[in-house]
Amino acid sequence: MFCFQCEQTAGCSGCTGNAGVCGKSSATAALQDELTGALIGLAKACGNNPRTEDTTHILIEGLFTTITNVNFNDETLREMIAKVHAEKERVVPNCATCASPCGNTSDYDMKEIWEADEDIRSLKSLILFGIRGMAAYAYHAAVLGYEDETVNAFFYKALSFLGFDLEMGDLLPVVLEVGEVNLKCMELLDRANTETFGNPKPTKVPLTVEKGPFIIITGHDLYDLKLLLEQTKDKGINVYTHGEMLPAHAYPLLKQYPHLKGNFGTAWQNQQKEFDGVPAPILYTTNCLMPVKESYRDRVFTTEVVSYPQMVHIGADKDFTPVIEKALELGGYKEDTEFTGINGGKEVMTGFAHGTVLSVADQVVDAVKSGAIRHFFLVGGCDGARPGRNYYTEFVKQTPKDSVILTLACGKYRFNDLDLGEISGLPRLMDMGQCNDAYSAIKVAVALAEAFGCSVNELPLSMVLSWYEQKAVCILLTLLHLGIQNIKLGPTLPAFISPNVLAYLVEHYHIAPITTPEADLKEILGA
Ligand code: FSO
Ligand code: SF4
Repeated sequence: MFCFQCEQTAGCSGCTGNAGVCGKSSATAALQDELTGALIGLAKACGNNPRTEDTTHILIEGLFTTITNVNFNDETLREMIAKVHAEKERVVPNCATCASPCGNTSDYDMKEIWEADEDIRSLKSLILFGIRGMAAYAYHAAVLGYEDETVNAFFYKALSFLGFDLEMGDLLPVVLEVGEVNLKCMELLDRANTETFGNPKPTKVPLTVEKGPFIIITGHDLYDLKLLLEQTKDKGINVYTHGEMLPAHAYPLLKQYPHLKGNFGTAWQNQQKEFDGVPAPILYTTNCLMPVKESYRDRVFTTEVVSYPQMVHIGADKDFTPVIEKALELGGYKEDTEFTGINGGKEVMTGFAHGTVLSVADQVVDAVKSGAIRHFFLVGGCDGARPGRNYYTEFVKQTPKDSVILTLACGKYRFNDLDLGEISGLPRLMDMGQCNDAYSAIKVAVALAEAFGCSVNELPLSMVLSWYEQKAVCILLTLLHLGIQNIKLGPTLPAFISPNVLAYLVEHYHIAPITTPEADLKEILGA
C-alpha cells in the first residue's frame, strides 16, 4: 500500500506495508485507490455526457468515504465501487461494448499519481486531498438540502484533471481553485447550518455526565444529532456530544432539547481510552473513527459514510432504535460522574461563530483602538496523537493577557477548558465551532480588516494552525486563495508537499512550520 494523506503518516513520509498508522489495512487502502480511480473515470465520462443529481451525490459520497478514519470496511467499499461503475454505465452505456475503446473513461490507476514525479504527485495530491475534504462539507450541506452548482461542477473538473498527464503549470491554478471553491462550499454549509438550526449563541457546556442511560454522538453531522434528539426525547435517555459535535450545543434549535446535556471526552485520538468500558453506545456520524477496541465493540454504531466491519450501521431510514435500545440496556452511570477537560476544567464554552462575534464588532474595534486588545490569534485545526501537539496548549497558555484567541475544530480540546479571563467584557478564548466554521473566522477577519481600512494581512492577527486530515487541506488552500500570509503550520508539514511546492508556498505565502511557543510568540509579537 501507499498512503500519505494525513499528518500521522509513517515516518512523516508515507504508510506502506500491511497497514497504515491509522489502522487501515493494505487491502482497504487498495480498495480506496480503486474507488478513487473509478471516480476519476466517472468524472471524465461526464465531460461530454450529461450527469444527474445522483451522479454528483455518488462522486461526493465516494470522495468523503476515502477521508482518513471514515471507512475501514472492505465490503462497503466494494459496494461503493460497484455503485460508481453502475453510474458510469448509465452515463456512457456504449463504452463497455465499444469496438475500439479510447480508454478515456476507464478507471484510473492511482499508481500513476503515487509513482509520478514528486512535484506532479505533490500537486495532484493537494487537489485530491483538498476535494476529499470539501466533499465532506458538500455532503453535510446536501443532507440539509443545500447545494451549489459551482461546487458540484468543480468536483468533476478536479477529478478529471487528476486523470490527465499535466505539467506543474497546469496543476497549480487548480490547486488554488480548490481553495476558492471550498470557500463557497464552507459558506454554503454555514448557510445550511444557520438557516436550519439558527445562529449559534455562546453556550456553557458541562463535562459531567448525569446518572442514567445516555448516548454519545460524535462527528460533524448536526442533522444526525437533530434526528437522534427527536427519537430520544421523553425516553429517559440523555445525549452527550463528543469531538467535533461539541459546537452543536450553541445552535438554538438543538439547544431546545433539554436532554442534550453536555460533552463527553475530548478529541478523536483519545477515543480508545475514553470509550473503554463506557456504559453507553457511541454513534459515529463522520470521520475520526479509530479501530474499535474489544472493551466497547458491542456499543459502536455508524451512520452515513462511516463504516467498520461488524459494527451496526444505521441506514438511510435513520431509525436509531438499536442505539436507543443499547443505551437502555447499558443504563449509563449509577451516579452523576464528573469528568474534566485536559487541563482539569469542568466545563467548556462554545458558540462564538461570526453572528455572535460580529454583533459585538464595535466593542472589538474599540478595544483594539484603545490598546486593550493587542493581538488576535487563530489557534485552530485538528488534534492528533503526535507528542509535539503539546505546542498548542503551551502556545495558548503563553499568549499575553491583552490578546484574544479564536479557535475551532478538535485541536481546541488541548486548551478549551482553560479559564483565560476576559478583555473589555469579551472572553479571551472564543470557540467558533467545527473545522468548517473556519468560514466564521474568515468572515470575522474580513470584517475587522474593513473596519480598520486595511487588508487581513495587516491586521494584528496571526494564524497558528494544526492539521491532521484532508478537511484541513481544503481549509488551508482556502486561506492561501484569500492571500493570507505568514500562517504557522504544525505539528509537521504534510508529507505530500514536495520541496519545490513548499518553496513556492514559502515564497508566495510565507507559510512556515511551528517552532516553539516561545520563539513563535516572540516573532509574532516582535517582543
Ligand atoms: Fe478534527 Fe477529525 Fe474537524 Fe478533522 S475531528 S480531525 S479536520 O476530522 O474534521 O477537526
Ligand atoms: Fe497512513 Fe494516514 Fe493514510 Fe492512514 S490515512 S494509511 S495513517 S497516511
